[in-house]
Amino acid sequence: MKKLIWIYTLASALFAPLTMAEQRNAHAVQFTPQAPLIDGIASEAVWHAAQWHALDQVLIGEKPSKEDFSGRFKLVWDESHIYLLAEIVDDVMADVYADPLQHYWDDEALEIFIDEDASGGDHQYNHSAFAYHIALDGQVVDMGPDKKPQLYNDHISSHWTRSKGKTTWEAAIKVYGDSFIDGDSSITPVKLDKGKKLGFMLAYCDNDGGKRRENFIASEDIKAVNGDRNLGWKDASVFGILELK
Ligand SMILES: [Ca+2]
Ligand SMILES: [Ca+2]
Ligand SMILES: [Ca+2]
Ligand SMILES: [Ca+2]
Repeated sequence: MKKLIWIYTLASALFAPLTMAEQRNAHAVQFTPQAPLIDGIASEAVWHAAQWHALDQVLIGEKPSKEDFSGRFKLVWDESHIYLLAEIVDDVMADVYADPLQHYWDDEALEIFIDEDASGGDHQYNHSAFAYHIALDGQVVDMGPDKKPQLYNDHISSHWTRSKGKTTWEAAIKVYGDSFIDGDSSITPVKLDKGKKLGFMLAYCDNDGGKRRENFIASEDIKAVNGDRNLGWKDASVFGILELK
């Protein structure tokens, strides 16, 4: 019997499907010696040189038309920040809930998922990873360990401009590890180094004036569990991987 179990274990190990970690999408991110100015204008040479990544995986809602939503983004890094440039085409910009802590996922929001040590795993009520929702007014919200939404405005500075239905959104993201404690101002962001790997996903909550977001679009092709692809707010294993070059 023991031998049978051993053979079964060996066979399952050999023929097991790829784990989530092995399937994760890798994004190479180039270093920048000069930080871009976070003004919502992508005029910096470093942005011209960086490559576009697609923001096209529909996690909630029907596939939107190009005018309803389309998006792409670029990333660069230095020792103190990950810098993001997102280019969003969207027909209606809507901030329905004035309180930043109410229905923050239903209002228009750029959502940045970041897992400092690429550990993956549960982060719903802990800081192994963050799911920062950036509202149109620049306020940054995620669920805290106390199971209540918290503002993390000092973790991300951002600015957007809009022209002819297109939003250009720049953000500078400080990276905090899982030792982050809400309300403890002595905790400093992690210093970034070449070769570091982080878990990362970008997403967009597209509200076009209703009480709920119409679409939720992300950068990662998340495999559905029980028909649900919206797993990133709980499980960091579905994020992609950033490799700092
Ligand atoms: Ca700029
Ligand atoms: Ca839209
Ligand atoms: Ca982590
Ligand atoms: Ca919208």
